[in-house]
Amino acid sequence: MNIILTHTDFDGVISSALLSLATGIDFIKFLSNNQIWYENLTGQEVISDLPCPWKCSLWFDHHESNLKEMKERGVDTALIPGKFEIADSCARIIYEHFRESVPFPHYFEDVIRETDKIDSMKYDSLEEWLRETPVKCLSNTVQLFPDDDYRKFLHYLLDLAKLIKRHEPQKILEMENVKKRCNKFRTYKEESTKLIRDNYYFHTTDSEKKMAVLDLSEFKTPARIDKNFVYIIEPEAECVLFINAIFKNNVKTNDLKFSMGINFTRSRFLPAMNIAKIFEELELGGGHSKTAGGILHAATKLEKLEKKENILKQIVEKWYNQKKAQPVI
Ligand SMILES: [Mn+2]
Repeated sequence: MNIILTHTDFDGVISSALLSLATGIDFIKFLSNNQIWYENLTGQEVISDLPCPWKCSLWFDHHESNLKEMKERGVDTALIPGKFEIADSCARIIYEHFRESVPFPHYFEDVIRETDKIDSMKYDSLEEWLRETPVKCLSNTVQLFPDDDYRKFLHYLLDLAKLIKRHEPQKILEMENVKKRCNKFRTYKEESTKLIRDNYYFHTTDSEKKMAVLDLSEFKTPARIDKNFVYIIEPEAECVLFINAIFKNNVKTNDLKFSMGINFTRSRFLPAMNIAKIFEELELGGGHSKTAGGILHAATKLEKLEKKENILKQIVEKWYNQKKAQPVI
């Protein structure tokens, strides 16, 4: 064992901190889900919150899609040391796995409880999601802001993983660079909300006004935005459909990216809705039941606009057809 490979998100940060405490390994590398396939693995790696492409010395994960993918490749996951479990966060699995043998600092109990919520978006209300607890503030700093340099961002994740090993969240928040990113998040949230306010709408066929459409596909540059901010303005919306242009080498194409999610505060009232199915039926993509998406290809601008309008209508129709078949709660 010589290095920890972990995911570039908050769960990945906490997972790597726990694994570092448990194994004594200080080398941590942050990777996206796609990047891990290009790593030269020796089999000595410890992997968390990511798929294990070939072999490794320890693997912890909670993504069902990763497990499925590995099984399809014929990997006998039972032979890989570590633990896979369907859980709200990967950090939870690692914490439970080592807590008897490793004296983790006391504050991890709270950190893990909140990481569960952050990674699974299991919030009961908008207020709970927006509440700035110390752990939530830290997690808010772990995202790539529009003006972030990616290398510096990765360094920040590493710093944070090392800090959380020895200091409680409240203490870490007093540090200048962390404070700066906290404020960056607040600005980002405010600006995003403003931008959403000016650009979201309900489709003309959506008479109940439950599917908020955020269409930023006419923007000249890629818009990086958390579509959940739409609920700050439209808390009653049941889902958000986000449409963005696809850029290749900084050049805008006529292709469109759709991503859609069920309102996380209301999803328990819509238990049988399956958004992945909508995109599968339209042969655009897929995903999970609560969040999914797809890509629409178009050769010309005119074709793009026509196809977009057509797809929008179909998505609204499919959403309400699924809703009609819902059990009433
Ligand atoms: Mn995770």
